[in-house]
Amino acid sequence: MSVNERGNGIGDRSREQGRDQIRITNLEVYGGHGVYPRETREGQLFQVDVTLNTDLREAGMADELTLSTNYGEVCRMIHSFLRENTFQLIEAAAEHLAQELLLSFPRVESLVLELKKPMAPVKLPFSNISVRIERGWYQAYLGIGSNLGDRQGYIDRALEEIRRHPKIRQVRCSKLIATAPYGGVEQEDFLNGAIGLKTLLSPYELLDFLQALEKQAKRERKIHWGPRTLDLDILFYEGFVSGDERLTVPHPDMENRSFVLGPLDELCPWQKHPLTGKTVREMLRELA
Ligand code: A4P
Ligand code: MG
Repeated sequence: MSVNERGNGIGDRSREQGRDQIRITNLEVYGGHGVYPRETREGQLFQVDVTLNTDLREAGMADELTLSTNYGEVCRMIHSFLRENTFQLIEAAAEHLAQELLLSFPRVESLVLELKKPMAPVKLPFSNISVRIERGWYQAYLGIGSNLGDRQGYIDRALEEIRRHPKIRQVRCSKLIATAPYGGVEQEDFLNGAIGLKTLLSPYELLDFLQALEKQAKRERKIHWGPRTLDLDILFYEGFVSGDERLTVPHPDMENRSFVLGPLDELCPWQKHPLTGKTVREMLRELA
């Protein structure tokens, strides 16, 4: 069973972390987006609504623009982005524009973007057609482990790559601890830790990136739960829940693993498991 992302809290964060917003409505841009050649050739009117979720208190108290996000710059970026690029789909234009805004304005935690096409070539009466998307920097926690070869080296290199990824920021790593193998396979001790980060990648894009890092570390999959140069698991991703075989989040069986809960407790003791409602600290205490 795979559960819809929005329904499971990915998009709910602005409500949890304050309600400050900067809102721009009906910004008009003439652009060449569309599936038909005439649309790209001649262009047409587009309108943009954007809500930026961002903490405004500091800027408000100090009356200081550098502590906020300059809405004039945001408008100019939207305008030039939609004029200088060409997309067939307004879905694509909105997606790429949202990523560009989130990368360019670091104070914006998440945004809701609506791209409207009032002159869309539909030979029926309508007042507007639009797509509306919500994107943001989402909090994820990873487990990292190694028990083969240069364990510390594999973990350090993976961390370096994670920090370098343009769509990942605020990376924190717990202490690394040596742990006895869990799960019945006789093998060397592990070095384990947890990583906290914020990312623009979706849960599945994050998984693809982590698997690419495992591959880079010459990870071989011979024995289930067997020795590995590098193992990267997604433990939590915002409030996201998925029971997919390809991606199960929160990571199953975490409540039975001190090598997961110990490092996680250092980063986010109050993080709640979205299904059981128990905090990391509570799970760790119950395990002990
Ligand atoms: N997959 C599903 N959900 C996730 C997720 N949340 N994060 C899928 C990452 N991957 C996820 O994983 C198998 C498949 O799980 C992937 O194709 C992915 O799409 P894998 O890494 O190929 O194989 P694995 O790691 O052997 O299996 P698994 O079930 O992930 O094992 P775990 O849970 O990683 O446990 N003892 C100690 N002390 N320390 C350890 O780190 N690790 C394990 C492996 C066993 N014993 C250990 C440790
Ligand atoms: Mg794994």
